[in-house]
Amino acid sequence: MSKTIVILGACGQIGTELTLALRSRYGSESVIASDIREGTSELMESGPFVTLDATDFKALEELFTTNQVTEVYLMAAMLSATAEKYPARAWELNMNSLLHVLELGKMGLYSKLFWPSSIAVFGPNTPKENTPQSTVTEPSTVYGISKKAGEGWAAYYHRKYAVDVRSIRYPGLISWKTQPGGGTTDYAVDIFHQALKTGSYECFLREDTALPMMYMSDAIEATLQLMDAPAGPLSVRTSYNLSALSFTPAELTRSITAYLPDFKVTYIPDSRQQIADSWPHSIDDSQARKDWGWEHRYDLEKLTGEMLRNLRKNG
Ligand code: AKB
Repeated sequence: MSKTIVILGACGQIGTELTLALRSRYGSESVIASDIREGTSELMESGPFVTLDATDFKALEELFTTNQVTEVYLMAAMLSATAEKYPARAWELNMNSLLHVLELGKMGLYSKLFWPSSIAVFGPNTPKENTPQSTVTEPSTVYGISKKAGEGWAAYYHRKYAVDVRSIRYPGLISWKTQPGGGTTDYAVDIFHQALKTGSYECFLREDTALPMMYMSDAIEATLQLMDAPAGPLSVRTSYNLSALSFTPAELTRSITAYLPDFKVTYIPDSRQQIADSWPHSIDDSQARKDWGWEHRYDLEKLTGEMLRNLRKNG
C-alpha cells in the first residue's frame, strides 16, 4: 500500500530534517508538511505544505480525511525553557495536539503515529547516571509534565484502542540546518554558530553540566527505524529511552577548540541551569537497542567536525 505521510510541526528543528528525509525516501508528493508558519526555503520548495494549527481538531480531521493519510509525525511542541515562561500555552499546544491526533487515530484516520517525548520526563529524583528505561519520572518543568502525561496517553490509546503510536525520549539534538528554539540544550547548537561567527560564546549553563545529546542524523535515523520496525517486538508503548553521547559545555568547548584554537567561552548560568540540573547526565537505551536494533553513529569528535564543516559551507 502506498503511504501518505503528514508531518505536523514540520518547520521546527526536527520537523525540517525529518520532512526532507521522508521525502527523499518516499517521494515529495507522498509527504505533506504542515506548520503554523512557513519554514526554510529548502523545506518549502521540497514538496506540498499546508498551513495548519495542530490544536485545531477540525482542520486535522479534514487534512487526514482529504488526503487519506496513512502515517502522522506530530512534532509540534513548545520546548522546556519557553514552556516555563508560558505554562498554559505550552500545556494547550503540547497536550491538545496529541489528544486530537490520538482521537483521530482511534477513528481510524491513519494507521501509525510518531510522537516525540524527551529526557524532560525525568526529574530531580531520577537516577542521574545511565538512567533506566523504567524509573522515577517526576518532572519539575511544564514541558516535562506534558511529555510524561503524553506518554501515558500514548500507551493508553495503544492499549485501549489499538492506535499504533510509537515514541522516543529525545536527548538534546544538535543540527546545522535549523536552529532549535526555546530549549535548555540549545546552547550546544548556538555555540557552533558563535564559534564561527564571533569566535566567542557566552554559555547559559555551567561548564560542568553533563547532558545527554545526539547528532540530528542519528535522531532522524532512529525515528525512521522505529517507525519501520515490526510491531511485535516493541515492548515500550510509552516512549523509548534513546542515547548517543553525553557531554558538558566544557567538553564541547574543548572539542571545538581542536578546530578553532582561539575560540573562547564564558559561563553565565541563567534560569535554564535549574532545568538542566533536574535532567539525567546519561541514558540507558538498551531496550531500544534490543527491541528495534538502534545504534548511534556520531560521537563528539565526529559531530563537532560535521557541524563546523556544514556551517562553514552553508551558514
Ligand atoms: C529541550 O531542551 O527542551 C529539548 C529537550 C531535551 O527535549 N531539547
